[in-house]
Amino acid sequence: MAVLAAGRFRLDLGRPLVMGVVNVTPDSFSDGGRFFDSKNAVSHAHRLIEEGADIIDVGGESSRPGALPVSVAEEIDRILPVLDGLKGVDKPVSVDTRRPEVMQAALRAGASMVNDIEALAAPGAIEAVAQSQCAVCLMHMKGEPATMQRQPHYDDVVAEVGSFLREKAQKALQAGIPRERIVVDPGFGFGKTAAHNFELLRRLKEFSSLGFPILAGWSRKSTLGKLTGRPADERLAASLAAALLALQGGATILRVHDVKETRDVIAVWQAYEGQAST
Ligand code: 9MG
Repeated sequence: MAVLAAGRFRLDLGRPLVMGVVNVTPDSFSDGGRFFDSKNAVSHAHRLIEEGADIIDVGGESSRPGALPVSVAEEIDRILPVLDGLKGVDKPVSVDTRRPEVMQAALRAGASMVNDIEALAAPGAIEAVAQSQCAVCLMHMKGEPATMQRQPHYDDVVAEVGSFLREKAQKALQAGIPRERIVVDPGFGFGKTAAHNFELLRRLKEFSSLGFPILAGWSRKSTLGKLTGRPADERLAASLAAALLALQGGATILRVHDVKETRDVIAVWQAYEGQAST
């Protein structure tokens, strides 16, 4: 059985997993800072678990296009009370960060996974993960959140993203992070136009040859806003359509805001595939 090892957790990869998003930021594009207060964030996480989330992803720095970085101290102050509040939960908690200091503080506070939009590029990040037992998501991003949507260019987006992820996964393995702790993610919306995002989605199956579980994050993203003309809080239908297409393309982890509805999509997809529902 293929598993994702994340701290004390072993997640069965024989069925799609849902990663529920909890943004502890005042300026998130998708939920407008509703969970900036740590009590709200903790109760939101509990709600997502009740709705069927397999992993909770807690982030203290916005990565929306144009977002400016926050200090390490501020990022830690935002997420630690939330991680403390989630200590008793029986699901792995992931921390969405690119800073090694934040990773270490989060892992000490009980996080079991690191979701790094920079694929462990910061000095010390790879060591922080290697020295723990946590899982890691290595995501592709071209540029920085502040500037990444300024005319991104690729000759072949699938080939470039694929070789980036292959190289980052190789580095992680060489640093001593076992294969069963690694997830890769093409980084939909991170330094990519709508055309790039759809090319990646259409050819997502090609990433299976990397040999790692694939995480896909389409939930409420601006590409869906451009396509439908709808604001972030009205992109549910578009997000669910993209989630289904990602499942068809071989994604095993869906990073989403709307857990309950995504679970329904998975149930329909599993029935279509002739699999028992989860
Ligand atoms: C933090 N974050 C926002 N979007 C994301 C995505 O698509 N993938 C991952 N891994 N993290 C994301």
